[in-house]
Amino acid sequence: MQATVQFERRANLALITVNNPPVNALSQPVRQGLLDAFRAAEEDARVDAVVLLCAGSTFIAGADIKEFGKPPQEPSLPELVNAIEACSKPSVAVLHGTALGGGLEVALGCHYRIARSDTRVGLPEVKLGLLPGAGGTQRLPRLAGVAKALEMIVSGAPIAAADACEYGIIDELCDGDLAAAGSAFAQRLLAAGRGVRRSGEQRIASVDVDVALLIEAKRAEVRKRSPGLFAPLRCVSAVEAATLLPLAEGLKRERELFQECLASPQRAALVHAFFAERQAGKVSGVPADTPVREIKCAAVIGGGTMGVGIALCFVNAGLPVKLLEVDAAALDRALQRARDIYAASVKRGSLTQAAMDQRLALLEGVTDYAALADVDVVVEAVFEDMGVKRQVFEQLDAVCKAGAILASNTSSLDLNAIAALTRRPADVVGLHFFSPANVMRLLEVVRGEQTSAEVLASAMALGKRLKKVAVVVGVCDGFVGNRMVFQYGRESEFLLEEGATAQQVDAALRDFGMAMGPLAMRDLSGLDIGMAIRKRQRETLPSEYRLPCLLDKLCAAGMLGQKTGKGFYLYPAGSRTPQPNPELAALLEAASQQQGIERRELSAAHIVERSIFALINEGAKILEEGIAQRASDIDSIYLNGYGFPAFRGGPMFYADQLGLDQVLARVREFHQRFGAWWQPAPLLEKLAAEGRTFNSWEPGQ
Ligand code: 3H9
Repeated sequence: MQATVQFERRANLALITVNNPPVNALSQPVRQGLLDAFRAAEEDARVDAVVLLCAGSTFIAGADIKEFGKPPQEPSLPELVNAIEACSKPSVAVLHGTALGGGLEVALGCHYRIARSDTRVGLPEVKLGLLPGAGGTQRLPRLAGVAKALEMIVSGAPIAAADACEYGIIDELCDGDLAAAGSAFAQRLLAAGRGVRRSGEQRIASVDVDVALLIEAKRAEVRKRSPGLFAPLRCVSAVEAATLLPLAEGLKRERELFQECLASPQRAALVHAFFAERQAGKVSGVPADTPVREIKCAAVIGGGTMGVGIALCFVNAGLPVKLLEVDAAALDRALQRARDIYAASVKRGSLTQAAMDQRLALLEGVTDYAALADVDVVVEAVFEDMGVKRQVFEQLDAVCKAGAILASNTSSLDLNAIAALTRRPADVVGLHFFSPANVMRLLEVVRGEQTSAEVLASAMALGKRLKKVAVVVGVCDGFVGNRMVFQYGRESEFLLEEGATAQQVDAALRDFGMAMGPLAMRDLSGLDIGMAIRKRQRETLPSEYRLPCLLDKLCAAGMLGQKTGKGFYLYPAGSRTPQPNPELAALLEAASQQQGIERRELSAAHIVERSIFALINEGAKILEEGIAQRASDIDSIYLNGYGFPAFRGGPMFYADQLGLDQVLARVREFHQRFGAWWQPAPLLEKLAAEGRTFNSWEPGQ
């Protein structure tokens, strides 16, 4: 028997314990161990019932995701679950932590399930581009009904144990010692003469009167909500099979659909995204045992949209925060902004009034730097001007206690220069939030030349606490995300000057999967931001870097995007939904003329290549310069901060899947046709020549 699964007989019960840290994933030794343990229980005449539980912080969190895409190893998970269900002695799964995916499927194979009340159960496979492939799509509808099963399997969202109890997925909630609770439950079963009860043999609950209609409605919803996604429709088909076929045939159909998903490039991309997010937490030069500073109280300087959003991130994580503004009037406006944001959530029903009051109680407005003497971390979110930053950091340096982390939310200034304004540059770090800061998951953690490992580790831990995807980046203009997005934005302006309409550019990229078109995104952030950068570039860039002129025309006409009701699109009466701007066509014509370009038809494929390859080429430069630690960090940044489609894995993974030689060929062609901006990144050339991928590359190779 394998060490990851322990078998112990206690009186008339077999206790089977999975012990495979960190999340008890069902890797091959665990599957084999479980199969052996259930066989041993079956064969041992002294055993009347089986209790299955897990050591550590969680029940089985699923199949071992690292095994996907590798040659299959016996026993397979479906085989194991079938064997568990077939056992002639009643079995009880005792759940705690998260019983997810294959973990829940193993539990559904057991004849009874009890769970600690803080457990969450779910079938999140769809988020990895898969469907539950070990009977979940057949057994869950039999227990919880088709509607609930569809909802859980298609959304992938886990539910609380109490809800799972209500839906018939769990029999009972328990507390205290898991083995004791499981044993007591099993003894009660035996005393009551209750034997095996196989989920697979149950009939689908009759509450779902018109099952066919339910299935069709879900299909229509999936087509509308997630067009282009491979797995969700197959999830629906697998549940449909449960409603039409006997168990054995339904399981066969589930297997076929699972294999289709497993082979899909979307599955590879989504699994990449899963590991990319976790990999981002590992920072070179910052070992896992680096001490982390305790953070009990925070401060934010500046009560603009960004500052308030950042303050709410702290409050939402239960951390008290002091929000500093220059005077009482500005502070009032900032605190009102915070109240308005929460009030909107209460109105929408996503927050209760009591929770709003509780959170606001953690937010304290101050106007005097002296009030920041005891805070553990300060995030500065003031105007992007070195003079203003100087004033802030000199005051922070004067009042903050030793050991306080001094963070800047700058998106465009040199963090090293900011650190040099203080006498403690090792305590200075960048925390670059994305707007709206209380909503967006991405946090770029900017490592200055002198930022200490301890401060970096603390910033990463803080990011996790704020429920952000924190990614370390180096200092350069725009860091990773904005430096790349500039190339993307510039290219969309060129496309407009060459002949595309705003709607064509945005539709092509939305169809590619971007959450938002690049031009609607620009309107949202305000075109004046791009204009300021453009002015700087006109003064500093060598002449071979041609620049678009369209932005100048829009800004001159007062079309600054959503804030003025007009930009690339029209936003009548404060609406946030882009509508065609009838004045744009004349500006496009004028811009084309000024650039000496004859307008032409551009295909959606061309628009996508110009936009996405511009991201990739810049990403390659960023990687080679060491601004990002690894390609997957760039992917995480784009997936969590820029609406890049997760099913494509991020720009660098997408390039890897296309083949870097293919990407390079197009970049070279664009270089010939469109000039200096398209100078191929040396790393792209090197890896393409070697037949390698960005994600297999490590610095120094
Ligand atoms: C499935 O079950 C398919 C079946 O239906 C059919 C098959 C035939 N495998 O997230 P964390 C690692 S599909 C391997 O930071 P948390 C993770 O990489 C699966 N490794 O912790 C990390 O490693 P490292 C369905 C896994 O406490 C470490 O564990 N299940 C797996 O914030 C800690 O992870 C899922 O999709 C895995 N399944 O969150 C659940 N899971 O330390 C996926 C985690 O080296 N997992 N690791 O970086 C999760 O959602 C979260 O990990 C969980 C814990 C909520 C469990």
